[in-house]
Amino acid sequence: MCVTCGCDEGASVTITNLSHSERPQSNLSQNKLTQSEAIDPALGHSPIGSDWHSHQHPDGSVVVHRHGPAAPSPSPSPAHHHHSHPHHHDHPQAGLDHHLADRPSLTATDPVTQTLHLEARLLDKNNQLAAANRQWFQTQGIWALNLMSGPGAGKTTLLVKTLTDLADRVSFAVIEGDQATLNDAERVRATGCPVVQVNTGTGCHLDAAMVQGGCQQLQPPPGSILAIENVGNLVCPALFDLGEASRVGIFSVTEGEDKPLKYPHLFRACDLVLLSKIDLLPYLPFDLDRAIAAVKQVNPKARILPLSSLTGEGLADWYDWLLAQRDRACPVATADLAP
Ligand SMILES: Nc1nc2c(ncn2[C@@H]2O[C@H](COP(=O)(O)OP(=O)(O)OP(=O)(O)O)[C@@H](O)[C@H]2O)c(=O)[nH]1
Ligand SMILES: [Zn+2]
Ligand SMILES: [Zn+2]
Repeated sequence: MCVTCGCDEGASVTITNLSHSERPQSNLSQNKLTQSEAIDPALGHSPIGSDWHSHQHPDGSVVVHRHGPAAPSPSPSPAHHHHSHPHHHDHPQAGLDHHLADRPSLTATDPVTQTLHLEARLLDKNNQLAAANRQWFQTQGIWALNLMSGPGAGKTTLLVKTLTDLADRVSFAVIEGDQATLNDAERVRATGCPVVQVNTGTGCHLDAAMVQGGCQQLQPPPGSILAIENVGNLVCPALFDLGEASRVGIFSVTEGEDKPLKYPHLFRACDLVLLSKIDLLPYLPFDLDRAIAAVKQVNPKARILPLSSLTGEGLADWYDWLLAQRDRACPVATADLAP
């Protein structure tokens, strides 16, 4: 259950590596082990944990997935069971019920106390994993960006434009978050950028473990910008630290000027707020000044940039911001990449 909205979070999370065709097949399990050790030295155990595993489908695609803590075990035998996708496979860890591995022990009798206990455990675990992600990003000189907005504000369109326009200046890697489909990852892949798609199933946000799982597959190169497109949702993503260096919130002119006032937590947590689709301003009763005032009211420190991925208006400022933030955070990596 999501600690924010109470929805049935992550009954089954799937990570699909669309960059896989460019990698040697045999590297997968090796990568997983190596990255697990490298990514989380502080925690002393696999950051992915026993509830994550990978396997290859007959079509050659590689899927890494996990089952959420609340998912009921679909088979009495943990060593050989069925998953939500239409196939089954064995698990090497015979006797380990990973469907139950993360379940907190609810010993308190008061239901309110039990709920709070569960929330604290989930958030604490997420924060630990986020700290490990952050440390790993820093050692690798990777600058990670968490893009958050409501559904359809224009995150993927902006990403695709950015990856295309900056391809010669910086290396990117992308983690795409959506409940379902590979649509956004396919759009990113078309630019030539390495990308994994995280499908959260019924989940309403990305969490730090999903980003770790994505990074294990993606292996963003040192000095790169890792763009993480969160699930389209103005509420829940704001609560989950992914280990990112910066947070960018997006809302479009078709959503109304008062989005930041209605969903203050997300916009309060952002370093930059993008006002997207401004090419539509002539057709809408949207007051740009009121929108900017709304952002400032909830987050006086945030930078605000109006832009349009369609016409290109405002994109130069966005690129300047992006590169300046990365250069400031990862000066060594920047120097390494310089021609
Ligand atoms: N007019 C206009 N349309 C845009 C612009 N950017 C995106 N769109 C359109 O808005 C729709 C949603 O864009 P996406 O980039 O898929 O939005 P998203 O935030 O990635 O959506 P989710 O991943 O579903 O949350 C698409 O039809 C885009 O073509 C823009 O700058 N101007
Ligand atoms: Zn939620
Ligand atoms: Zn998208």
